[in-house]
Amino acid sequence: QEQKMAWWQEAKFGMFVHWGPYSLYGGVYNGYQQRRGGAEWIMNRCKIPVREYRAKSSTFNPVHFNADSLVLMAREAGMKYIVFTTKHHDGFAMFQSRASSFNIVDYTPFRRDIVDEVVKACRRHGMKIGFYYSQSQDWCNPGGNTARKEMREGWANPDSVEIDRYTKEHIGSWDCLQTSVSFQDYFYRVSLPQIRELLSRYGNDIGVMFFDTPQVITDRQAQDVMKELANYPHIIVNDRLKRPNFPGDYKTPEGRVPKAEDIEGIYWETCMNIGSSWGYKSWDKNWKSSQEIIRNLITIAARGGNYLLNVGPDGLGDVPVEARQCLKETGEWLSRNGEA
Ligand code: JFZ
Repeated sequence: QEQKMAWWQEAKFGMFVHWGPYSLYGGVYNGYQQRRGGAEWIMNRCKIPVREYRAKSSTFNPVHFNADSLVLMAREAGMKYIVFTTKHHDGFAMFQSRASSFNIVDYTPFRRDIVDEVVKACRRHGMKIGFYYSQSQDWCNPGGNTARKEMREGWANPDSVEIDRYTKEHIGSWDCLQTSVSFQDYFYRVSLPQIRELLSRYGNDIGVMFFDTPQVITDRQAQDVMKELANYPHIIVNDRLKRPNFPGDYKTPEGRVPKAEDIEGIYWETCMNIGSSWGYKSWDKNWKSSQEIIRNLITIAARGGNYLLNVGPDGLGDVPVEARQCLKETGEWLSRNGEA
């Protein structure tokens, strides 16, 4: 383990990218600002029907996207790796997939394989790549998990009484298309095959696999993911595949810098937003200053951790100007005062 963690320990600073069709909404649905959670959750929070979200996704055409500029933006900020959302909870794959046509190449006019472009740009610019993959929640592919716990606890924000009633009766699903297949079938037909696709295409490139929100995934299913990963012993895995029997290689405190005594002697990485949302939120007013970012980076590095700082490109593929400015200033400070 020590050996495979060496580059990651050395790297210290990485870019998280949350990007997908949810970026088209920018945190606004039918004129309403989404009240709770990151803007990448808009489909769930606003109970957007599967058909409607799929239709919107089929217009995803981020013509401003340029993988080289994104990777160079990270490099100029002093970052050494990128963790990119290959599929978030909405179920949309940012790569071509035989397991689900709900992907960037087969479902949109864009037709370019974004994951492929990002990986190749990383190769060109000496940047390590990590893949975020939502292995359990999937709101558009039938059978994918739909955050039942959150629904039961009532902290979603349904727009209508009818939808509310339906979700209560259907353990968290707000659309009959989501319940038409079992999670077991979903997992072996979509989730695991897509993980295999990513590994077989980019196994040598992948530095990190970042799984998220385990929810209903079983030990057996997680075991089957680990079996695939065993073929790529250099890949570092986070701690969110399945709890508690799959601790992974490092811990992922979210949105905060942990106290020194809480993370003694373990590998860890704080992931955090520059703004207030992972996915693009058009009305975000809450941007961190580069000063705050630099202070966090220093504290985190001093405590032996990594800092994964998130940007959310918009529906056209542009990174918000506030985030760009922050990264630019951070990079300038690092090249003046850090060890490059
Ligand atoms: C998850 C996602 O639901 C979210 O959209 C985003 O991708 C984020 C990076 O990860 O949200 C979480 C996951 C874990 C915690 C909190 C939010 N946690 O452990 O406190």
